[in-house]
Amino acid sequence: MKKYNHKKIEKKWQKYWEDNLELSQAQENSDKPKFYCLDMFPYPSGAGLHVGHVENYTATDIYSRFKRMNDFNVLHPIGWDAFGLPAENFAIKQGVHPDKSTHDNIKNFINQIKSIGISYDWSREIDTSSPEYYKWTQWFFLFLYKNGLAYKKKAKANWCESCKTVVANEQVVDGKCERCGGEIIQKDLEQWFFKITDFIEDFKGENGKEFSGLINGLDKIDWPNSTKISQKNWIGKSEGTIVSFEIKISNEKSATSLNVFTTRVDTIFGCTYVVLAPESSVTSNLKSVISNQKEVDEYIEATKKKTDLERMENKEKTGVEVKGVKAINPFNNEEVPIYIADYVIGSYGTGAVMAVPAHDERDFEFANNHNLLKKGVIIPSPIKSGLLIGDEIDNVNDSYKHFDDYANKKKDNIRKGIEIFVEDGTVIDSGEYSGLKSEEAREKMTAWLEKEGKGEMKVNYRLRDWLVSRQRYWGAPIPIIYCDKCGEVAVLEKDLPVMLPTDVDFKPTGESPLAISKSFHDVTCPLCGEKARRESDTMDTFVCSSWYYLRFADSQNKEEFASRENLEKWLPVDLYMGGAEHTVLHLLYARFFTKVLAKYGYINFDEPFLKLRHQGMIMAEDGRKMSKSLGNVVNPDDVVEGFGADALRIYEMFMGPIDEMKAWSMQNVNGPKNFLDKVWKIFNEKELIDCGGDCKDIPRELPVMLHKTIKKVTIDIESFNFNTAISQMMIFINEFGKHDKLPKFAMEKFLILLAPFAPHMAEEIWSSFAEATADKSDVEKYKQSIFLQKWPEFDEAMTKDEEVEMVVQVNGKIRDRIKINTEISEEEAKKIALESEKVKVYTEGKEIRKVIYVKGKLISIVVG
Ligand code: ANZ
Ligand code: ZN
Repeated sequence: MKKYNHKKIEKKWQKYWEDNLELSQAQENSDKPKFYCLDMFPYPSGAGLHVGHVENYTATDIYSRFKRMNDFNVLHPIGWDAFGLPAENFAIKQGVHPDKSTHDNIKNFINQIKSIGISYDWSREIDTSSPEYYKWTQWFFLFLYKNGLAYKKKAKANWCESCKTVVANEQVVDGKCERCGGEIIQKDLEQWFFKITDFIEDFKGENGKEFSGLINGLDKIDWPNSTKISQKNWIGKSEGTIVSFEIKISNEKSATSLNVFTTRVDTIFGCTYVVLAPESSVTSNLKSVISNQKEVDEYIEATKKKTDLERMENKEKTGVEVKGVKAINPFNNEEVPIYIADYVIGSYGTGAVMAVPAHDERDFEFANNHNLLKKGVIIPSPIKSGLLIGDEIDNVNDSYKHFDDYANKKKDNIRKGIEIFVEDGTVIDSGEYSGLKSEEAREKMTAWLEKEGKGEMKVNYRLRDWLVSRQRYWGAPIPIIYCDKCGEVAVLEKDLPVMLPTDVDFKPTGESPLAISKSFHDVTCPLCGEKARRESDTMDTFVCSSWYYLRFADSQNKEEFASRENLEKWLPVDLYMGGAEHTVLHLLYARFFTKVLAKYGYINFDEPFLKLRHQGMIMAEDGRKMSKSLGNVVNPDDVVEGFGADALRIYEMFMGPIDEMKAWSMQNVNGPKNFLDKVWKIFNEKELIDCGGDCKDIPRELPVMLHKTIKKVTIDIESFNFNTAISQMMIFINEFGKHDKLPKFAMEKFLILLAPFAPHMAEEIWSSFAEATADKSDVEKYKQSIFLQKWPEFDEAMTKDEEVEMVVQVNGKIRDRIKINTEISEEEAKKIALESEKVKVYTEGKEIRKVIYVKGKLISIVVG
């Protein structure tokens, strides 16, 4: 038998697939139903493909091949998320131009992907850093701009004083710049934003059609629940009330007021102070009347160093009182002090809160630190006399007296602010609202505020508009021109793309690198023809990846980002797969772009990815995360070299459930390798009997095993249970391996099942049938790729074991094996066993003391 040489054979079939592109390309004209199967396109890093990529790409490759064999017209494309900060930093470190390093990396990725036999449609490959692509990224910017969905405004950004540049949140470590260790402050800068907040709720398209917004759209799609929850949390919808507090200056009521946002207006009688965010405009408006202005200014200055995240985590709860002014609670006209504290975030709600230390953790801490009053106004609602919601009562039959005492003590503690109670309950000490449940109190109080013109119901979202400006080089230039006469002017569509200059010193100097390039910067105004300057910021790379899945429908189109016809043909994406980490924002932004296009009638769907799956993280052998610095990274190239691509593919699919975390084991790659060797051996050594599917004299268990296997593998691929599909194929091979003569039709069908998992070996064995077949008409079939075969069907009736082997023991020794029908009775089974000639030899003339039957498996006879 010839040995399976994976290196030679895998290369051979990879070449064959490149010569026969119809096997992997989507068909433009086809009667077959379409299936769009997409992988999250990679950022082509210098480290090359890692085993997590392989996990993702193998799973969708199996699925795509499976769908093609089930007569779908499959679109399975790939491209490169090539722009961005990691690429730029990599290039800076290596001292090469990012354009060069990125394209070297892409070449490497392509070779690696081809070496594991992924059947991508390479004719649609895209690269977000190519002008053919970013021309359309810029087109999208203008499209949003023209519809009022891209705008410029001043916004706070992390500013490094020594690098003189904006840095991303992830680059701020303990308030210092990750790059130079310099102080980071929050600085107001002019930045571009996309109005994603317009699409949170459902909306109407221009043609009147109703579409789902970013929240409700989640209910229509098949995504992992945890991912949907992350999306919802990121959006952070919260329903509450805006309450207006009048401000009293010295001893006079002033005309000014401040608004707070609260989700717990039912606690307002317990408000003992009000807190403003340091960036609140209220304090600057009160400048002349604050008696401790210097202290206030110093505090505000000090908080500028912190990011919002640090502030929200703020353990100390620092702050200062704004002296000389008071706030007046509209419900009871009580005067409370006003504080500035950075645990209140300027950009959320109104940037001001009514503090209720008896019912809110943060306020509780702050009040403790600053010796402020606490007043409890909500107590746990009674369930029965003395029984309180939330209390754990072990013995309800105990005397109620005990509980009454307990409840009264608790009430008293809350009232005095000794004990904090954050839940909804019953309102006390709140005038006419006393006795109401929290929920009712909120409704009534809000209604009263609305009637008095002192407040209103308000829905608040944590989601902010998307800041897309980056003062970086390696990105798509923002297509805007500034003219002294005409102001902000959009680049004309015919002038796109605004080319990214290549002769730029991209190393960080503090200024946006494009601002320094004269050739880029100087331009004439498209409106008046006067000298003008270009916007020198580039776009966040998330903009590039927000629409790439649309481009695959029509990647060569020079007139449009994709034709309407092609968008209709291919979208939405039927199956999308990628890691769960870091994808909250990408998924949100992509959904936003889709919704904008739906609104303006470019497409008629409002969710881009109908089904989403994540692959689980693959850890290193030592159980830790794979990382270069730990030296525990597995390079898929080494596995391909040593074991073959098919073994790598099967190993990764066999490691465990696709979406779970798993640890690598080089030792365990031998399992799949041995399995494949066994497959190879069976096909090469056993006699295959050609009986055209109607083999009379083969044991029934073989066709039963075949149909069971077809059924299991089919269902398991469909449901993404690749590991159990592989187990079933292993069981098949073990069973068939016991026999010397094997029905060829069954072995052929098995090979088709194996093909999506081990495409190289399957093609090799399939093609070898061409020589071994006498029948001319069959030769043609075997000369074609196995991937042109139809996926086998199973016969449900044939998947039931009708006959099983019953073992017969006499005094503990196996004396016979008899085929029986699983459904026969115990009586019958015993009778059959005792009548066996082989058994009789040992029982005749002896007394039968006991006969034990294990259903469908065993008869144990004890004689004496
Ligand atoms: C009074 C109160 C009493 C509150 C109570 C809570 C409990 P979500 O659900 O996240 O929207 N808040 C409002 N604006 C804030 C800001 N800019 N920075 C920090 N905190 C802010 O949270 C809404 C609650 O968070 C609001 O309700 C407010 O505190 C606080 F027993 O008002 B609450
Ligand atoms: Zn002009």
